[in-house]
Amino acid sequence: MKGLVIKKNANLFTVESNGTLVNLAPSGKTRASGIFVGDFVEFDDCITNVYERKNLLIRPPIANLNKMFVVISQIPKPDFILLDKILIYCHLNDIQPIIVVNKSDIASEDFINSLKADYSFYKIIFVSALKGDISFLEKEINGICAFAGQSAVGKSSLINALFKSEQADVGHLSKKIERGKQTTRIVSLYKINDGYIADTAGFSMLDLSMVSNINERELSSYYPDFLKGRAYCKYRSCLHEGGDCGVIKLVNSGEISKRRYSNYLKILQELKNKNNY
Ligand SMILES: Nc1nc2c(ncn2[C@@H]2O[C@H](COP(=O)(O)OP(=O)(O)O)[C@@H](O)[C@H]2O)c(=O)[nH]1
Ligand SMILES: [Mg+2]
Ligand SMILES: [Zn+2]
Repeated sequence: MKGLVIKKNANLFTVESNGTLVNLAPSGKTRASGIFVGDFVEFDDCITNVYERKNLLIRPPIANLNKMFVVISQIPKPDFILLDKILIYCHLNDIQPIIVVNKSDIASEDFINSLKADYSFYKIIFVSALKGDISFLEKEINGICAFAGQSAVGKSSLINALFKSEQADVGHLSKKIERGKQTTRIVSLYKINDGYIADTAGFSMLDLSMVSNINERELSSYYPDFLKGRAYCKYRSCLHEGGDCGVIKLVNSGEISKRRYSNYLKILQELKNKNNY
């Protein structure tokens, strides 16, 4: 039979298969250390095979992530470099990023407009965990989804709000498993609508070179908003720091966000420093 690993507890895995849950150990052939929450597996009385995965996050450990809800809010002061790094990380790992603006109850018009201008290449949704105003988020749940974003933007509040609205749905699978108190390292998937959400948020800090082997030359390829400009750079190896550069031209004409570009230069410098050791 085939199923999805939704929980890992030491060497025991909870697998969902056709709406039922089974606790399984790995077989001799499959090792516990090589099976992660989010893995699709084959099993009989133990797990016999792990299907090839599309991606694997390190912290929290989740396989086959489909969507990342990248949460930001006006307060605390947004860390736009972290936001851009998480977006880069998503592009690197074939994860669809959705920018989730939480605390929309306190967001100013200016903040919302500048965000829409800087991140026009991304899907942005507005929610408020405080007001229980999370319908746009619920609609986005599809496949395996996780939350990321800086500290205190409301990731835990959003996860809790999703569970609260889910409690009305009697008999739903997620009701059958107790949502126990967990140490921060353990992650579980919970079924909500057509997808799953990870109950542990990740990436309140992120060092890109720690989580991937990205080099400075490929960095700009993870900026969908730079793509058009890159076609006009004189040199294919252009890092967009100066010279005859199509990206800089689009920054000057206002087509590429100045903030995105200046933060790109900072991330580029970080990667250069890292790779020059
Ligand atoms: N005004 C407002 N405050 C919120 C909202 N969501 C969360 N908060 C507050 O933001 C703070 C941080 O929330 P938390 O969920 O712990 O953030 P996390 O660190 O990202 O998990 C808490 O004091 C929450 O009460 C919201 O939608 N509106
Ligand atoms: Mg939290
Ligand atoms: Zn260039």
